[in-house]
Amino acid sequence: MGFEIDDSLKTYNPDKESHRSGKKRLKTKRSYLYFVVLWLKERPFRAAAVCLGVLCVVLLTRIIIVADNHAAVEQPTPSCDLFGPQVQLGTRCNLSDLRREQTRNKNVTKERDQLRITCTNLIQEQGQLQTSYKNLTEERDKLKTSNMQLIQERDQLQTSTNNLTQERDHLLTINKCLTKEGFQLKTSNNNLTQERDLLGTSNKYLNKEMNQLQTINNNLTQERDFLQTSNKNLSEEMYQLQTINNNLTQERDLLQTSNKNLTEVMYQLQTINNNVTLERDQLKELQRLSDGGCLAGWQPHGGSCYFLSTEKKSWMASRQDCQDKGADLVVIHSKEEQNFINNFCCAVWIGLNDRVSESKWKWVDGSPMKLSLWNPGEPNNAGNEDCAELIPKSKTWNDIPCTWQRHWACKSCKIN
Ligand SMILES: [Ca+2]
Ligand SMILES: [Ca+2]
Repeated sequence: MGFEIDDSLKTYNPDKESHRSGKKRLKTKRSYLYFVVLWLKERPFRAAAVCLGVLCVVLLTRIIIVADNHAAVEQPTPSCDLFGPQVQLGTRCNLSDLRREQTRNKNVTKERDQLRITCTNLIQEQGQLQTSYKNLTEERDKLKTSNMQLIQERDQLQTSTNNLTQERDHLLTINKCLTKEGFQLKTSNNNLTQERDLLGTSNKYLNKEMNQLQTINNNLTQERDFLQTSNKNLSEEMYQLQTINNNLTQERDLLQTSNKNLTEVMYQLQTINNNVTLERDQLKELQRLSDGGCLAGWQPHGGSCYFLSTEKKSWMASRQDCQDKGADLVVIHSKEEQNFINNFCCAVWIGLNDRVSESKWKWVDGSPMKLSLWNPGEPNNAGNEDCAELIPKSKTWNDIPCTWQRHWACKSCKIN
């Protein structure tokens, strides 16, 4: 037989801690009765022994009372002896009292028999209760053992709970750390993703550059091979040139020797040339005399010689050419001289200009302009015109920019 104890009663324990919680339940009447019932369930053998003791005390008390009454009834009363020789009628005892005592005696006898039966039953019940007590004691011991095991398991569970709580706290701490690391890793991941994208873009450019460099490298390799081949050829040529150079050096030495000889010959020839030049000049002078006192290509007129160029130059370049010939640009002081020049084929530079001071025309020999043969409306200085040209068709002068290209006319004195 077992006992079903609810969860609240499972905490009941004879120990002090459980006893304190049991005392708290005794504050109410219901909890008191419940506690008594629980106490009886926990200690049924002790309760049965107490009840049995109380019944035995009550039974013994009753037996003593009945025995006293029976002894009093059975003891012969000298004054009431009906069979003694000394019986006397009219004494103080009578029959009614005797009968009453007999009836009473019968009743007490019956009660005694009943009490004996009851006592026998109680003895039997005592035996049964003792047997039950033994069984309950065994069950109690088993329950105690079970309770101890449960307490040990509870302690183990509490220890396990504490360990698990510590592990949980540790795991929570680790979880927080991992969460922080997760955020950091996310941030790091984002940064790495951006860097990866940048590196990808850079990688594309680098691939392009690498391809270009590979192309350049291939070209350079080809050029290198070509240059190596060329270098070999040049080396061979260099050796050939060194050979040639050696030959040329020998030839140079020979030529230097020959040059010395030739220099001597040259000096001799220069002497001869100078003599020939003198002879040529003498011949030219004879030619001038034959052209009316003017050099070849010059036209004599009056006491002067005139030269007409075949090419065109600026006014300054034309004057320089005249000066190189020992003459200058033509200076006109008479209409007769103007008419002579009008016979030239084309417009020519003359030695008249206002380059020093605008509108103050002067001849190249420094003489002022006495004769004015300007074309009508000229000089107009249209476009900074500082040099004069002679136009044979109109037989007049015109001012034009000095940089323009024209034929020119030189004038020099005759050679006497
Ligand atoms: Ca001018
Ligand atoms: Ca003009």
